[in-house]
Amino acid sequence: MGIDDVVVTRIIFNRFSKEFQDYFDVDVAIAGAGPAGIIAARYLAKAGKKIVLFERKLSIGGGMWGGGMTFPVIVVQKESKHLLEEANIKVADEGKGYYSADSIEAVTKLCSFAIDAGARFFNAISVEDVLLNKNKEVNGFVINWSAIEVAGLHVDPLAIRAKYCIDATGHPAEICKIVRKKCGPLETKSGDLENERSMCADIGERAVVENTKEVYPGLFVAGMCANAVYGSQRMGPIFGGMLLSGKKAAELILKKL
Ligand code: 48F
Repeated sequence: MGIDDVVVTRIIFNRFSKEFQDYFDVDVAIAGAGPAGIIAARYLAKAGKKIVLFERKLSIGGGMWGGGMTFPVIVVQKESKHLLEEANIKVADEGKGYYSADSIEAVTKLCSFAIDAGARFFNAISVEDVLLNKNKEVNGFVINWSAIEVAGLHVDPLAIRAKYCIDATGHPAEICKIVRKKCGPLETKSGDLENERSMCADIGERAVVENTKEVYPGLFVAGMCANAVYGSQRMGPIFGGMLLSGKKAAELILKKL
């Protein structure tokens, strides 16, 4: 059988158009496919909610691929190791409550774990703004191709609606920055982003879970973004807090949906 290149083009265009439309109106939209966003997507989808996750890069996984300083190993603590084990990721007991995993195995299995639960990822798409409802609550995302963003082309974006949104963009807390600038004060002490502090995993890992909350009506924070917004410590390649934060964001939203 010969292969017709235009048939290939048609299959790709038709399938993408059909599937993309299905995610214009969802229960929860997530910006950023790092560990926190992936786990949030997994637990929301598992509960039967319609979830879409937009990732700026081609690859899903954020800062998890590189382990620590590109050594492809991550560390988690006892309280969170079950979140890796649930995804069938091999976890080594390093003693004293520390566990390690291969970072590549962790990213790939967490990702398929979320997809198998029903979460939908779209890569190479950046969230560049939020959509507001008439009450000026966050009610979706404004998106554009990352290639348009990188090229600096003046092309208007499109919008998708979501009952709730999660900023899981990691250290830069990009969606919260936009909301603070364009929508008004955040639910922080100062109303502003209080900025991430220098490394102390002992404080940061606990804080990232505590700081996982609704930061503006309709918008939740998860993962490192939560510490960047609430002014808590960063941590190194210890990922338990990111996973627990993603799960907490899902649980908080499920109570509201
Ligand atoms: O940075 P990232 O992995 O965030 P996280 O889930 O985990 C943090 C850890 O990786 C690490 C750490 C562990 O102790 O501190 O840093 O909180 O993933 C964030 C993802 O969001 C994407 C970005 O490319 C990355 O994959 N992203 C950032 N801004 C946008 C975005 C945006 N505006 N639109 C879409 N994706």
